[in-house]
Amino acid sequence: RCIHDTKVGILGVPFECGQPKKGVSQGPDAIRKAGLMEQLSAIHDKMDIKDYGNISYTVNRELEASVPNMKGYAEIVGCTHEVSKNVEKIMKEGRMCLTLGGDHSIAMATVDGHIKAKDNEVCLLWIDAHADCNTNKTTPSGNVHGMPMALIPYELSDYWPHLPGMDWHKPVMSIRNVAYIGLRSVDSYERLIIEKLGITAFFMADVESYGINTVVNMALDRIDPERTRSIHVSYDIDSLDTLEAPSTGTSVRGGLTLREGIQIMEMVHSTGRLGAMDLVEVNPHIGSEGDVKKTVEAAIHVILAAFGYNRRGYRTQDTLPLQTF
Ligand code: HAR
Ligand code: MN
Ligand code: MN
Ligand code: MN
Repeated sequence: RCIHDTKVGILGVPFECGQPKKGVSQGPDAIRKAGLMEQLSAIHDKMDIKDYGNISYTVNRELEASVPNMKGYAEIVGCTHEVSKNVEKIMKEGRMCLTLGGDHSIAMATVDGHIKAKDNEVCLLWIDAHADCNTNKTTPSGNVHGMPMALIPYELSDYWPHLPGMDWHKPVMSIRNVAYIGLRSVDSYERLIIEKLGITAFFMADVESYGINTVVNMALDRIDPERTRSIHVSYDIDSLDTLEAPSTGTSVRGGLTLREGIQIMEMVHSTGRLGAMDLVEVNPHIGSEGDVKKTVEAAIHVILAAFGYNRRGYRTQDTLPLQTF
């Protein structure tokens, strides 16, 4: 029976400077307003949910444009440091940390906070249509939400210039403990990085040929062979198909069904080792009212699966109540 104390801390990061479209900063509040807290609390009566609110941060304007091809650099530095400290604090209070974005640039900081809270014993599942592993030399756009995966592992640290204001950020995780699921829009240099470093990557074609269960099991086997690490899931809502999650900045058709998206998180939940999850790139300013509702609901379904909602329902005592009157 899978009903146990589940302590979760929710952190909102209304950040959108890692990409050019307005509105993704409204993601956290849109997801809350659709009833996230209430639905998480209703999973079972041992749920202990604490909302830490949205982060605020200060920006050092002197850092502006100090690194070429990294748009919004000063904001990125200010925001990510604050996010890392908050994730570390929430996890050290004994909670799993659910970070609501905001754009995906914040994930370099959530992973950093998780690593600091768990003494490096972390593995990372990156669920995304995109590989997000451009450096400032390979990026076609200068948008930092396309770069966090190049900032996280130490294997790519030589490819970065000095990043002023980012000294707190130590790339200590190995790319061997990272896997992608859902890829279908990968730049040529990103493909080169994936192949050169041998990153475990399950593209949509792999989901198609193996099925999502096998893909998740293979991914966890590769990144956590001993099955001891705390699992970080960085979940970009654009991993889901456009039909399931239209309200996001860079949607790519031919993606995961919501069923597959939920299945991934049910499987991660059942390991008992989920440490932290990011749910990013929900943009309530994109699409119709119905599109936004659909996207936010999909995000909530995926989150509920992560924290124990079971599509089978829950077991109760093993006798039906008798009619006694
Ligand atoms: N690869 C492109 C770039 O680096 C697009 C990145 C895209 N967007 C995301 N990331 N939503 O997951 O600019
Ligand atoms: Mn459970
Ligand atoms: Mn992404
Ligand atoms: Mn993406």
